[in-house]
Amino acid sequence: MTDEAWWRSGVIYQIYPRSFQDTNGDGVGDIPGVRRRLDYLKWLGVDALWLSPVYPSPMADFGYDIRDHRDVDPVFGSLADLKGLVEDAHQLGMKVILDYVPNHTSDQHPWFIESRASRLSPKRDWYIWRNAAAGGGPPNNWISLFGGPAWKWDAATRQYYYHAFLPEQPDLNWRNSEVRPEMLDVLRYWLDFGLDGFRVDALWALIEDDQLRDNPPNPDWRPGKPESARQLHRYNGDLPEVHAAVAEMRAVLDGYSDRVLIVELYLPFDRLALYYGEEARGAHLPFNFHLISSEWRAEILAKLIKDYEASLPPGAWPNWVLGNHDKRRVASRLGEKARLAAMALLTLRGTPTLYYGDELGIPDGSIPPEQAHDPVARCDPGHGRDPARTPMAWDASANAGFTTGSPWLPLHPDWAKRNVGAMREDKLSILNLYRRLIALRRERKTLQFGAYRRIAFDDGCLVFERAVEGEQPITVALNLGDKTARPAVPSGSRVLLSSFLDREEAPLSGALRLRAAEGVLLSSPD
Ligand code: TEU
Ligand code: CA
Repeated sequence: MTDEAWWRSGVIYQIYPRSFQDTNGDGVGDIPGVRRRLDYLKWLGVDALWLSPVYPSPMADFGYDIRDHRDVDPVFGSLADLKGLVEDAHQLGMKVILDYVPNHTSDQHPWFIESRASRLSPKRDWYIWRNAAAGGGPPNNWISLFGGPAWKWDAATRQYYYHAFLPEQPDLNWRNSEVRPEMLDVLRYWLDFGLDGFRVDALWALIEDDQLRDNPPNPDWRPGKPESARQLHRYNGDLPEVHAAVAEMRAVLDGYSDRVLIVELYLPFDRLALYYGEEARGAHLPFNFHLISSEWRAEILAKLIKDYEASLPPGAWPNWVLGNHDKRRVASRLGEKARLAAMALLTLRGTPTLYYGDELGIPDGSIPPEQAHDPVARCDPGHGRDPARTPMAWDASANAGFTTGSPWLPLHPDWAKRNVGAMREDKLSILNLYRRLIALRRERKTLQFGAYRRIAFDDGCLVFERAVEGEQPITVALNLGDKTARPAVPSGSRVLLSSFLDREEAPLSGALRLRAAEGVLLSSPD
């Protein structure tokens, strides 16, 4: 793989289509809406869009419960709309990545309808059915990732079926040699359609212990933590058998040129690194979510970066993420450090993935319980994910230009000011910071490919330097403290950019004084 692969040099932008742009007034974002906003994405400077699922779905988990892997749900549009989006994006030099959900289907998928019809159905073993335990009740103690038992009793055939997530999301049996080719064929269908790659959903849940052994309790569980964390998912998560399945997915993509396999895994670095696969025959980018869960203090981040880099197998390409549709918004997690987090995301070594709306600093929406849609809000109260899924804010018109109807979720509270139109005009806005950082990243091979020359913390600041042959090294200094700091930086450096956008490009005169929560990019002497 040369350094020139688009998914190494580029910036990925996650779109939750339901919340991006509605064009038919039903209050739900759609594919024509994404098409209409491609010019904005081009202006922002991103290289690839990843769409959360747009397949036909009963929407029990808002598209992550799929009943037809080869079509588009009418609420989002049609296959022709998706084809048009891909063509328009390619015209603009952008790539399109789709969510791929191999772990489960909807309980309305024809495969499951056939499987549940009878114990003798040819597709019975495409899912995971078991008799009740000896004393009655579920076959083992597994709990769903959304809280509650992971087994649903089917009275008609008098067996339980396994679901790692909702009962409406029965797990496919990837130990069944008929299931794998069928699901791998879905990849081929979309690759032939023109897609540039996939983000593989919930990969670590793909295969379960064949003896269905009980999981051990999690000694660190405390009230307030997600229900699913009560157990260590030793027998239904991150099993070694998953790697062969990833290699099969990668082999399908290798039959096409320049496609990317991104996989969703919440794992410690040593386990995450294994998903690059033997001889790099696994995923190109196992998502690194550690900035989402990490504490934002200089010494902690410095260690995190070093540990991540040390965990990477030879040739493995890193990546960083600040948020997604399952986690609280970065602006709400980090407050005034959200700008500095943007600078970190776009200057650390490896591919960054932005989550739509974070470029506006959109905070978590406040969703009253009666307006909650996410099933997790019901299954695991307090952990609902709607607050991170509020509609994108485009301008100060009704509903921020998201819809002419009534939005499926309320917009974030300060949309009248915090919207693309207003923030494009504001030279100091976080939107313009993202755009400047993306542009600088595109223009500097140092930011795309440079090795770390130094990763340190000093006076409450994280300081790292990146360098590549033939370009001026770049120093990034991020003040994670709550007071002015003077971190040591190479003398003779020039200021390129402050996260506050209020510093002129100029040689550093004297010591660098960083304001609290300020980040600065410096061009440093060789
Ligand atoms: O999420 C899998 C996953 O990690 C979630 O269980 C996450 O831990 C949870 O939402 C708490 O943060 C993927 C999708 O991203 C998610 O939207 C789906 O609901 C889930 O799989 C099932 O498809
Ligand atoms: Ca719509």
